[in-house]
Amino acid sequence: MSPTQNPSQQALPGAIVPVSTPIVSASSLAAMATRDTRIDQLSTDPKRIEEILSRMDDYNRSRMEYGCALRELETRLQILNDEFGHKMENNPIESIETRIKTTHSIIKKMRRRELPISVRSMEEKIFDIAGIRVICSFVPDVYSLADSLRAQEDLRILQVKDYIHSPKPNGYRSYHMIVEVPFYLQEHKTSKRVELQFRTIAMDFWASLEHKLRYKKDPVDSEQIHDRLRRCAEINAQLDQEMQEIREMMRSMK
Ligand code: 0O2
Repeated sequence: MSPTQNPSQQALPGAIVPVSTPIVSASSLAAMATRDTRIDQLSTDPKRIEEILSRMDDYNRSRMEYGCALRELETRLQILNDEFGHKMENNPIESIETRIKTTHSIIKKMRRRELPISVRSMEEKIFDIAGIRVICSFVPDVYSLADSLRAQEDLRILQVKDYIHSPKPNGYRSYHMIVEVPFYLQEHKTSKRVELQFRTIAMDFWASLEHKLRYKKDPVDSEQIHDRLRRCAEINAQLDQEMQEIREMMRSMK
């Protein structure tokens, strides 16, 4: 027995003695990692990958910048809301929600898409790290706001998915845009991508409940449930149409 060995650690005859590997702490790995470091090559354990990432300076800086892009875009939307409200009597935006995806969800998405896990690949391949959901009063408000953003020449529109004109087969409706948002930091100008989701109150009602049902612990996959959800989405779309027509009728009566 070596002088440092504890008697309880003595190997029994014939027992397999585990080889103790020195474990490098997550903070030491994080301190050495840069935006190009493949974190999935440092560990295969998702929890440890999450721990390393969340201690990395480059990763935390990147999250801070996504927060800046969200604030910048939210302000632009609020300015449009004020101006539309001034011109049209009604503000088109009911509410705005912003969120930065959790580290856990980012890793889950990157693993699902078999992407190398590094800060650089996250920024280049995952477009919804920063997200803004804009809940509008009426369907035409969605398009007016989207057109106004499109007209802002320093915003780069990278992708548009119009699930209002072409709903998903399950009935999901929303208008999605991926926008590259520029902003100024202390010493330089930079930009980050933000996913924008525009929807009406009715569309948000459906999407929130459908999301809740889909992420239940024991999801039920039944055609009958899918049909009923699709039917609810259609009823909602009719409601949106009806409310829109009432608004137009009231305007024409003035
Ligand atoms: P979370 O938790 O809201 O962030 P992507 O996986 O984003 O690269 P995809 O699916 O083609 O590719 O993107 P899409 O169609 O633009 O949808 C992205 C987001 O829209 C989703 O994000 C949801 O927020 C919302 N969404 C899309 N389809 C549905 C749907 O059928 N039901 C509901 N309730 N929401 C939907 P995440 O990352 O899935 O989730």
